[in-house]
Amino acid sequence: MTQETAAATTDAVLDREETISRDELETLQLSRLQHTVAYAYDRVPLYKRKFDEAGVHPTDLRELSDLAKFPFTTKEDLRLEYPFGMFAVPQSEVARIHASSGTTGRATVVGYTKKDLADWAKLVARSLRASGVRPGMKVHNAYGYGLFTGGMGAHAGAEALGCTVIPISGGQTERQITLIQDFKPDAILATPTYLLTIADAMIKQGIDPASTSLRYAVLGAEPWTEEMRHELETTMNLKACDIYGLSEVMGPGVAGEAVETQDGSHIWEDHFRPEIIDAFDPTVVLGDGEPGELVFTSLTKEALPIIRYRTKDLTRLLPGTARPAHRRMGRITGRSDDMIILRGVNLFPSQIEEIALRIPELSPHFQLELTRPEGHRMDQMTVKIERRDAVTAEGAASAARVLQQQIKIHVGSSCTVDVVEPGSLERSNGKLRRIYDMRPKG
Ligand code: DLL
Repeated sequence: MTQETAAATTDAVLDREETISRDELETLQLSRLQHTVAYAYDRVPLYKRKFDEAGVHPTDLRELSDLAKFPFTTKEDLRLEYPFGMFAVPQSEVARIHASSGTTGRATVVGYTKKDLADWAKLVARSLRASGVRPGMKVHNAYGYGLFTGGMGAHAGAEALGCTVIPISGGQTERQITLIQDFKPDAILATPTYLLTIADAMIKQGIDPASTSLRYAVLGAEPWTEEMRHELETTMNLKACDIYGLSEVMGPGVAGEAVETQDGSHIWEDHFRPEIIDAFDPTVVLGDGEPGELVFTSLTKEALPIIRYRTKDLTRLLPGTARPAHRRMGRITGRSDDMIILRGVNLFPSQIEEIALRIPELSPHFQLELTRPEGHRMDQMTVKIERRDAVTAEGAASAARVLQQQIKIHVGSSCTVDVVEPGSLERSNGKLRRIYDMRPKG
């Protein structure tokens, strides 16, 4: 830990709930959980129907482990209840609505009461503070504003913390760079791949990304690796921490990472009860440390209480460190619906990121193309990846061979690697699409 980051954490005033004991936290969770399941059952027809069908009643929840008796909620449930069927309060009490983009089906709609918005801002403020951001700092917010929860969620949290917020939203990278140079923000909030886009564009303009005023980055909304953290921290000379969340559960700030330990995001368990289940057999609740699918139950939400929501995010629960009562989540390896099954081998883009970034000739800009060439029964994967600027043609060719071998060794898949010119692949504006699936459907 540098002197600067040590100072950053010791001067912080924490919420009381951040410092309570695990016992006290679990007592709080149980009473909030009992309230939430009863509240959801009474107010949301879908929950009443699902609980009745499963033969459980809110009074069956006597201890925390009883939660496993209750049915799951899925994105499909939210889609079927489109637009407002999941709301537990009359529309006049809903202060704000957000929605997913709905590119893969009907949008999922979420709502917040005034109190929900205040709780959300408090948890984002808590996450930002954990990551080194302090009252009075200037915060450049490059998460997209609009129905996506990233922009406005991060904005309200930074304001609640007492920061000066610069609400630039995503995109218009040239302008972002001008404002970073002119306004001299201390912290930046963005997706990791969009921060990479900004750093890359700075280099193209002859600006050293390490020379800006930025000292902290709070990054999330998509999977990223320790290798990507190293890349961003060294190129930009800042401390990069993770922030996690999802709209169905709240938005950003469900969990946040402490800058002094940088060992994964602490789930704010005074507001959310996490579980890990076996993604293939959801009846099995796994123990701490075991990898599986993350499931959340909200403990304080009014407009959209959510019971055992299946996130599809794959990770594991770890003991608390910087905030001992609140468990951490390991890095998300991927989403179960983003898993590539290539000739029987399961793989995630983050595995490729991890391997590629250890090869000095290769840049973090890559995409995965899946094809099934005519006349072939087998799927093929091509990793298209940009070489770093100074690398020669021979350097690129040998790096391609190394990447191909490393993927075979560590992932178990054979693939083709195509090292392409710097700047030739599409850049991120927010959540980056890594997979281009061109296989025939069906
Ligand atoms: O992405 C909320 C958010 C905004 C989080 C800004 C952090 C920062 P959704 O659009 O509903 O909400 O997408 C949620 O994004 O289920 C994960 O798959 C992924 N995700 C979010 N944060 C992380 C993270 C926002 N830190 C989905 N690491 C989630 C890995 C993340 N994946």
